[in-house]
Amino acid sequence: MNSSSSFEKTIAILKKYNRFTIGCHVHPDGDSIGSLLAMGLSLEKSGKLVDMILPEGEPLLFNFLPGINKTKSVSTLQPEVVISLDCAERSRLHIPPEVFTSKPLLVNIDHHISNTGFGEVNLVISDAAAAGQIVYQLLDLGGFPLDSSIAMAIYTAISTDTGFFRFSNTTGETLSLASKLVDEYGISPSLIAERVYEEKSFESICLLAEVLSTLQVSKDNRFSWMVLSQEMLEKYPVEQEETENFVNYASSIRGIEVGLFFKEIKPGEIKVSWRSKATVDVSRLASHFGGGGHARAAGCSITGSLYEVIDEVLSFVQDYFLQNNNDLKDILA
Ligand SMILES: [Mn+2]
Repeated sequence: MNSSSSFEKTIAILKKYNRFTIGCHVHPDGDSIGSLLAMGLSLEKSGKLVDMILPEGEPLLFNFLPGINKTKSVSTLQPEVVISLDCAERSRLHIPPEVFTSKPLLVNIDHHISNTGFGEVNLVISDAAAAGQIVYQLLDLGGFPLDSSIAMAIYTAISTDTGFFRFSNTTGETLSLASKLVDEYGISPSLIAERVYEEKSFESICLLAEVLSTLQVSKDNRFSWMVLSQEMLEKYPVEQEETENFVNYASSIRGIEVGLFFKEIKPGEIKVSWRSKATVDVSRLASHFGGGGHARAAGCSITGSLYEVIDEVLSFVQDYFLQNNNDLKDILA
């Protein structure tokens, strides 16, 4: 199905039905939160009944966004439609199971290349910089309300998923949309960048210092890694989203192609974040461990002790580089 017919189908559903429950993934990031608020506030403004679901509560980093106080941890609505935002798989959608007792239609709106197409309607555009960009197009094409609160949510979605317009998914289209949100709705890029990107808690900086002290580089100088153990987290308890960008320090080293960050979520459960610069599709490497994501940024969760998991992943990455040595040399030449 091409994307214009997916847009039409989705618009028809948004117009036809009245009760919507909207959700996004576990540990929601700026794109998830921004997409959720933009979609929810616009539908609400057009007279629909809407539940915006964040089971983990309002995230500290995004609590300045207008409408965030309208989000709930449970849905009391018997929805006709559930909208999944920014989730590559059905299992990522963080919505209490009882929401589905009313047998709602599932609409899947996403930009992950690994999206499994789990919805009855799938609006998946893998070259969109953010799910929020697709939400904007949808609202715009369908003639749904837009205002400064909705524009702020969309700006937050696209700015965070592009690393504030630095990553390779930043296109002319992304910048035009950002410019439009600023010009037409008076969004302040500096305010959003300050709240989301510049401000850190004292504890998160102390934790970063500990994590940076674990930084190591492989012998062949192609990949690097850092570790965050439970012990460190107990010393400096910070919100999940405050460690989200730590991985970038590993991949920022000159000459390094892949950066890895191992986080012990709890004993026996390790989250691995993957970043790459130009040649390695880390979503494929992460999928070896049951994860996924994008070519330049991916993640997976592995069961096992912290140091077992580190050994396993590092030897896998080492093998990958050995096997792909010649291909990479060709590309880099
Ligand atoms: Mn996203």
